[in-house]
Amino acid sequence: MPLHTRMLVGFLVGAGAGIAANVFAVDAGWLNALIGYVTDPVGQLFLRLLFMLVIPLVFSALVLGVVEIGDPRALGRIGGKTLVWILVVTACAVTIGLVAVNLLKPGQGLPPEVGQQLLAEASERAGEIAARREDISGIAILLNIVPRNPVAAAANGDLIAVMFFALMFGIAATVVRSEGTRSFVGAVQGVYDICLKLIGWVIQLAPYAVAALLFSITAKLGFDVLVQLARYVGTVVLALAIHFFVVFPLLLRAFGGMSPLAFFRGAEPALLTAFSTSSSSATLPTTLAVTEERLGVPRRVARFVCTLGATANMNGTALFEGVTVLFLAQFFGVELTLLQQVMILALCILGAVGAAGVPGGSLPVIAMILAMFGIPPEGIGLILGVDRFLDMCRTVVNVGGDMVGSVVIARSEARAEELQEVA
Ligand code: DAS
Repeated sequence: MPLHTRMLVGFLVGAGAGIAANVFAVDAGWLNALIGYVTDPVGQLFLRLLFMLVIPLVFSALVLGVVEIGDPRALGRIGGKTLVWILVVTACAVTIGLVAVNLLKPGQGLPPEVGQQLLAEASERAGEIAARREDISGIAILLNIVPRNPVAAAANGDLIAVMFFALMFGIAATVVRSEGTRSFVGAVQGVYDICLKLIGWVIQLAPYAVAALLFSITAKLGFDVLVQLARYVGTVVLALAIHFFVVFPLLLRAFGGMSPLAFFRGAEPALLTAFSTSSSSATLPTTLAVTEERLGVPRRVARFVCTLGATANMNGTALFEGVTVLFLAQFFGVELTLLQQVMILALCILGAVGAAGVPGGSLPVIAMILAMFGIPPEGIGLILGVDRFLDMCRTVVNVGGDMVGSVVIARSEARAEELQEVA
């Protein structure tokens, strides 16, 4: 049975049993024992497996992402343009997501005391979550970006500090071209490949985690929580659709010299592959063939932008991370200031670079961002049940963004060459 079918079954079994237990008001003692000794531990185990992968995955992905872009000066215009494209268009995607979730507020609706109770239970279980909330306000946020000790930052799960260190390390590794740095980059590639394999194994356990975590939360909250989940799915899909059907066509018309209809027709095989595989990496061979043969992008541009983009340019993932973090903050009643939301925007941009182009590749990063802002990572259990469908949708936007970027950068290169000829 395919993974997404097993996750759907886990969702239905977990939610069905939880709602039944809630409706028939099963003996609280027995229910609490089942939750406390079975379903919560199963869910915690899955979350810990995700947490386990975050630091090696994010560090290796970011170092490789920077090394692949290389020194923009040395790579000429394409490297620099690709870097600008990734940062600007991903920031646009996250902003659309944050605006949508702030306007639609899909996470609101729980009585405040219930959210606080869930928060207290989760904080009790995790301990450090409550402590972490104190030191993420004000100037501390900015200072925490630079780690005093990168190993301590990794040990404490200070994701943004680890990301900063990885970026600096990658830039230096690009500049210092020695035998040692080449061996180091090879080792980092090995770490990244191993992380991809481990994510693949961990995601196979997702159906069981979905059933367990969803049982826990629906047994406590009943059917209403599924209504909020439906509103969350609607918010993510709406925001992805805006980015895909509004922003991409505007970029194609303004900078790509291509009609959106011609683009979508040409890109269709890669978009359908992305939807069915939920993996940018698995879609990459199709993306490359389609971008060169059907969209007319020169090979040197397509190969660079699409290959780098498959791991570093994930507009859909960044948007999804932003919506998910704020949805769960609303759900648990965790107030976030504007500065914290700006911090989350930056984390989502870098987190998307650090996510892996495989099914569920962004879940480890989301778990860490949640913990950083005092939002119980157990909330991932709530969204896991619908994550596969959302993963299919966001991977289409990821791959679409790589192809739009290739068209825009190819057009810019062609015009630069025209200008050089004229000059
Ligand atoms: N499924 C990932 C991809 O391949 C993205 C994600 O998990 O967010 O793009």
